[in-house]
Amino acid sequence: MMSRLLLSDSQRQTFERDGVLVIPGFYDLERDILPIQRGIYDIIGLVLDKYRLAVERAPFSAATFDSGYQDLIAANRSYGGEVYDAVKQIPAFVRLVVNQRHDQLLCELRGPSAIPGVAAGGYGIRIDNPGEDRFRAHWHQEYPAQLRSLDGLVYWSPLLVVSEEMGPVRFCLGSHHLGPVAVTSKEEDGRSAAYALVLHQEQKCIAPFTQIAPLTSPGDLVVVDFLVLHASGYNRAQRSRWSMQLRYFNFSEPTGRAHGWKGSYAAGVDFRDVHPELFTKQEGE
Ligand SMILES: O=C(O)CCC(=O)C(=O)O
Ligand SMILES: [Fe+2]
Repeated sequence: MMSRLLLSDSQRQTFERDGVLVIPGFYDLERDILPIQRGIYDIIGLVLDKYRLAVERAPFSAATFDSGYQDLIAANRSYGGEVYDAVKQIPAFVRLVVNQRHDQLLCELRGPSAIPGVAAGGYGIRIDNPGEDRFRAHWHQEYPAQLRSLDGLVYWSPLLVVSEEMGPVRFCLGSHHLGPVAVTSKEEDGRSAAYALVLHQEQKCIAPFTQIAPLTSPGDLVVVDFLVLHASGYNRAQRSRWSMQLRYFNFSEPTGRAHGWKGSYAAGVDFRDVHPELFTKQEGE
């Protein structure tokens, strides 16, 4: 039997209509979020010490968990890469990834036949640095980048108060109703295969939709349909934008079941081998 429902009927209807739903205060700050922020603070400290960077850090608090990080990447950008790879291995974060309420949300949104799966390699902590556009996500649907199943969900949640200047994620409301959209690859300096994918005829594709870019705070959860079009904003603030994303899929969805719930780039698979029909060679805009 399912425990108390997490969503109201109107929240479920909003999600079905828009493909995206903001749930304010979904997580408990003390229990769920603070230990992750503490872990990040400690890891930044270890990397600062390792490179003998004499940086004045604020004492730890929820608001100062990234203290010293801007100095760290100013000294050498690759030190930031060490932090990025490390923080997704903080136990408190991995515990949050498999929080039972994530299974329940998927079941409430996808109905009684849904069987939740955690997308392996599909969870991490983004650090979107000011003025750095190389790792920005272009307009995309999650499905080609993750595969697993067509009707997956991204759970996106910030670790700090996201301001307009930090470039909140943008969403095209209702765009999941398009179904999977063809992508093409765009050669760009320094972008790896997964980051080089762009929508075929991007501007034409996004034009019909109203966009939102919700400003969220720690504890808030943004639930994103695997087929909704979304893109990173541009961080023009002085501070990096820290956010968690984890991805769930549905074992019982036929397309995923047919391809054996394969993963995409993070699993060493080129999605074009699984869905050749979703790749178009030429940009042709
Ligand atoms: O946070 C961002 O900038 C992009 C996030 C995204 O694309 C995702 O969570 O799937
Ligand atoms: Fe995404």
